[in-house]
Amino acid sequence: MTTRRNFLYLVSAGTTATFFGSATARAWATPAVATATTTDVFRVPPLTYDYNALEPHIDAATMKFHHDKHHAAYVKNLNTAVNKYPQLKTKTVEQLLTNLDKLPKDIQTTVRNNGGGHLNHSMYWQIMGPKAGGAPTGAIATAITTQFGSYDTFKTQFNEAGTKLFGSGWVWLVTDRNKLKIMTTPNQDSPISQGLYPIMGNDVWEHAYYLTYQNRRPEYLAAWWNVINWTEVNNRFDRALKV
Ligand code: MN3
Repeated sequence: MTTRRNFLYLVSAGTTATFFGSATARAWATPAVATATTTDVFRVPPLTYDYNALEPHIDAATMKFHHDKHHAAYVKNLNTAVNKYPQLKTKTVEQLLTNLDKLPKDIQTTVRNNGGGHLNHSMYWQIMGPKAGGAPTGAIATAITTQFGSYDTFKTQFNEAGTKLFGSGWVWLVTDRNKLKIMTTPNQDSPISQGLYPIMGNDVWEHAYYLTYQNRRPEYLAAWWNVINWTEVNNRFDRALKV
């Protein structure tokens, strides 16, 4: 719970609150976006490939709505919340999400949902790509085999977790004290709010797959492996181990 005392501390001008200063939060943080006081600091990152680049596995209309409308809405709502407390505008979204209970109470839920939405989707676009998929490569391939026995076993467990998740949310591969773990979160909750680093995650909200797959979430989960950018997953695994 945020006490009145640290609420006042947060909203007052002055030194950076110590609760944003943990080594973990810094290591996870992307570079500060901006320090502007009158403009929105969070932006939707542009897709680095065409809307239709992931077809037939993810259709162009889904990609366009998902990126341009859904992700944009999370960013807009996050900016609106943070703009109420300008001293928070120098924080990264990772810093906000690892310190949710220290935020002013009136924006905690908004930041949890929309900051999570922003961070989760920023990862999602990056870990997918055209001419991707296939068996994992590099260090993550070795770690998956060590932890789960085989890539197929890992995929099966990941897809089962995503299928069983009731309602909207995400299925993740995270590092938990340097071990790999499959987990799910509801809504837009990020694993980093639990101190866990997301290596990769699949969006199982219906908006991610409904136009092509309708209610057939397992088919979307199975097809998704065809667009995984293992190079980027390895980059994230490398960062996770350095946390
Ligand atoms: Mn989504």
